[in-house]
Amino acid sequence: MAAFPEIDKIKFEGPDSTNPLAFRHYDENELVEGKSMKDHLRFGVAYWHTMRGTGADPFGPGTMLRPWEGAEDTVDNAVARAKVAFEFIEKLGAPFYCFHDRDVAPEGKNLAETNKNLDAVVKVLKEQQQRTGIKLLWGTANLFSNPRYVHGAATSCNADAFAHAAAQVKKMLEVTKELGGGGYTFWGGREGYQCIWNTDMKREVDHLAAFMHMAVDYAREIGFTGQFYFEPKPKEPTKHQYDFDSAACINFLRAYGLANHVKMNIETNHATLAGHSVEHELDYAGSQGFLGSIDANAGDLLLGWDTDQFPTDVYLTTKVVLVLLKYGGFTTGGLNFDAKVRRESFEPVDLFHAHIGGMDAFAKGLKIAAAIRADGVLDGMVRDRYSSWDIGIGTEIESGEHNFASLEKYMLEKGDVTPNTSGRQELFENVVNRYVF
Ligand code: XUL
Ligand code: CO
Repeated sequence: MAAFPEIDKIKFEGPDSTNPLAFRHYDENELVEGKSMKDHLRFGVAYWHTMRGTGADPFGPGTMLRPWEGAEDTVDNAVARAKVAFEFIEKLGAPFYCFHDRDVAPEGKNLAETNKNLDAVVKVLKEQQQRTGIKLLWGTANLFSNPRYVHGAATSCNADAFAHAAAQVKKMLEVTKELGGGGYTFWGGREGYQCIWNTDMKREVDHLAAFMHMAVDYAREIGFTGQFYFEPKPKEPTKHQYDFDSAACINFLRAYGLANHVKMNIETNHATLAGHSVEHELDYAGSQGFLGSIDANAGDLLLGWDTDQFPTDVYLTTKVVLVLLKYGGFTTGGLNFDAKVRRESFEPVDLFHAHIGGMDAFAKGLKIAAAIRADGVLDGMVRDRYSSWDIGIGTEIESGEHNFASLEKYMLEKGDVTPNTSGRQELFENVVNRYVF
């Protein structure tokens, strides 16, 4: 029985459409810079928010109306839910999905039973993937909800928690491989600390690195060739997360010999929690060769926590796509909507409105970004700003021909710096607006 009987496959109807269940900009076959929108944007649905989000907050329980949900958290319900998930993703027309082990199947009374539960649902996920052609963008393990991870997982003071987390990731690597997943994501749920007095930071960070090495080794052993991702978040649930931002994560990966195995999965709302913009995080990762995938969402700058809203701001999506295209677009990664409908938006149809809005905002952002790139005006203005590096002393410095002594000699002869030109920030902003409206 269909969970969304009144909803047909969402179609592209063009910018003038007022149909709330149609795309106005996302035409999956439209070519932009010679590639289809579908292949550029590689949208994914996050199983945890879309299928498991209840709307609970610290002040009250869940509000979501999900008529397909059974009363208890059983494998039978999990199987029924998996079918609903694929009905939703297929009607939406997203090519990918992502999940944590615990999103799709309930825990059993011990690890063996938990793994058996997971296997039973994975069998159905595989059938549904084959039926629909929908693919797994990445898999991951929930190493933060169960009370055994109260002190963290790989960074726990309790070695048994580390061992249990290792067993979970081992299993999820097998599952991700079985489902043909394109990647595996590490997000350090509670890999951080609340109180420096009770924390051995060096030991915890060393353990995190050892854990990631074990994952890389095991992937090699079983022939899982997907891309590993590391997802930065500066705080929440812990006060200090070790995976703070792109720069901290990349430093960690390089310091511990993981740089060749792991790229970044950048999330908009995590960037803003770190005091950055998402384009900063993407550009930093991209410029260092670590841009892997994106968790697309939006925060609320008036609220200090991870609100995980659907992205509808075209400036935001334009900036994200501009950076993405600058670094050559996705290879294994994609735009996973790590976003949830508001507690007040409790009807099933709201899930469609939310994803359609996000997909349209990115499609429009892609078109704007492509127009900016095609004209080359913005790029040209940036290049002009750095033009002193393309001639004379600038070229010589960049090609390594100088040192402090030779530069002192150059400046003693010249006397002072040639007057600078204006940064023209306002003009840059106006130029961007030419493409937005
Ligand atoms: C939490 C978060 C996670 C990761 C996957 O803030 O973003 O859902 O994306 O564990
Ligand atoms: Co995320």
